[in-house]
Amino acid sequence: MVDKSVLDRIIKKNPGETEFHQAVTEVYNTIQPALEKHRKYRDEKIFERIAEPERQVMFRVPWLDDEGEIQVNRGFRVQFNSALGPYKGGLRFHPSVYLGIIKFLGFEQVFKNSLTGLPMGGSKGGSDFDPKGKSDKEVMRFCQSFMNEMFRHIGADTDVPAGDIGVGGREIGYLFGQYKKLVNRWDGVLTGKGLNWGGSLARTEATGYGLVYFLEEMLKVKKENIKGKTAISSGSGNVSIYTVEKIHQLGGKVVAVSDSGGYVYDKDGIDVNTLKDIKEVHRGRISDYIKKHPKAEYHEGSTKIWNLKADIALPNATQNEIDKKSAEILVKNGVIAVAEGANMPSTIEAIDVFHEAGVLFGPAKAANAGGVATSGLEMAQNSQRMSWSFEEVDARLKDIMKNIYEQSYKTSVEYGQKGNLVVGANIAGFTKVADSMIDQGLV
Ligand code: NDP
Ligand code: 2IT
Repeated sequence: MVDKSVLDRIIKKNPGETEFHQAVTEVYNTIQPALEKHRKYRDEKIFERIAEPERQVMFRVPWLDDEGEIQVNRGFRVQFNSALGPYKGGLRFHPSVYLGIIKFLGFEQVFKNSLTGLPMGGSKGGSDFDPKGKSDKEVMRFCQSFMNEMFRHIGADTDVPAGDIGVGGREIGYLFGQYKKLVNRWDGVLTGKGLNWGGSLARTEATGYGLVYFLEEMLKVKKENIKGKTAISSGSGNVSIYTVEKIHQLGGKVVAVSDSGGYVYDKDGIDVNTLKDIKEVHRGRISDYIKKHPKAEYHEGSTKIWNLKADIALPNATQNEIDKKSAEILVKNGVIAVAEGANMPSTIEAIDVFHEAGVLFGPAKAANAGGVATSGLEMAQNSQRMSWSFEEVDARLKDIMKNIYEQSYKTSVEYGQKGNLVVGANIAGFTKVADSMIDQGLV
């Protein structure tokens, strides 16, 4: 029987953190078969312990804008769980960031990192700073100030941050430079570094490519593949761009991408070079796409992208971008598979709609784990003072994604819910962390 009081207590203890409540609720409800089967998890109060971060830091980030005006933002680093290895997880810079967002992301990261099979604990951080519209110098001053506090909490064997929304190569560079200056040591303390200074080949591509490798595995159940399929990939940042690239390499066609302003529909398939030019080179808006491709259409309203018809839906922008209604429309339009590149992009109700309709569903913590897995490979290369070829990293990434799929599928079968990858991934991720926590005693 589900002991609802556990969840009630966690929710009450963390008031107002709605995204965190959602993530905790989803995991708790789906791991029940494991809690039933292994009494020790309840006796050891593993879920109660796992839902409480080991440590969380909030700090002031003051910086000077280009007008010489003082700005003050808030910084976060939530170190959730170190049972499996050093804390590991990205940084998000977005005006919507508050403790509840960082905690939901950190909580998810614990299980995701467990699924990769690499020795990484889970953490997340970020700030309510908005890099959009800021000059490079402003971003640099912000990042330096952010690191002036964060450096004392992280380290190559302690906690290794990386990118997430609003944090890419530019930000990692400024953060890394300041860390190095503060500690007077070259450490592999961040991942997603530049290729000249310790970064890994294929890290930039890893989340999107990994998502598509996972999708390929999912489709095999229906004896399907990507060739000839149409897809929607929301967002137009790091994850979406490399999802589009890989889908096209495998003979599929992504017909729509978006940003927070709206979406572009291109029936001939989104031109990935235009996408990279707009987003990576010019930091522009997706509406610019139609300047180069006048036959494509731009529509305002980002979530309307889910009204389009396609075989495959890949939510690659942000949390809760697919609600029940959008899920119902996707199902009505004949979607056969949904794989989540973003973190928690589908609401719990939307996931139910997909499952009930028999749509193949790949949950974020399994499907988008390729990014952090490749960060793990970057850490390994840094420790060895080596760098591997693109082909080697890509092959390892593919292997890891295949393995995550198999673990999730096998676990869904073992716990009597064949093909439910939410149950499979959550239980597989959870049990490994839980067993490790028990091994390590009450700490
Ligand atoms: P980017 O900052 O590169 O791109 C984010 C994209 O999503 C942009 O197109 C942005 O539009 C859009 N977006 C962000 N917030 C919103 C919002 N509130 N409403 C509508 N659109 C929004 O980030 P990433 O591509 O790195 O991250 C995308 C998702 O993938 C996130 O959920 C992240 O947590 C997840 N993820 C990222 C990994 C990585 O390695 N980078 C790894 C695993 C998961 P706009 O520019 O208009 O804001
Ligand atoms: O959500 C995620 O997994 C990421 N943003 C990547 C984290 C990482 O450490 O590479």
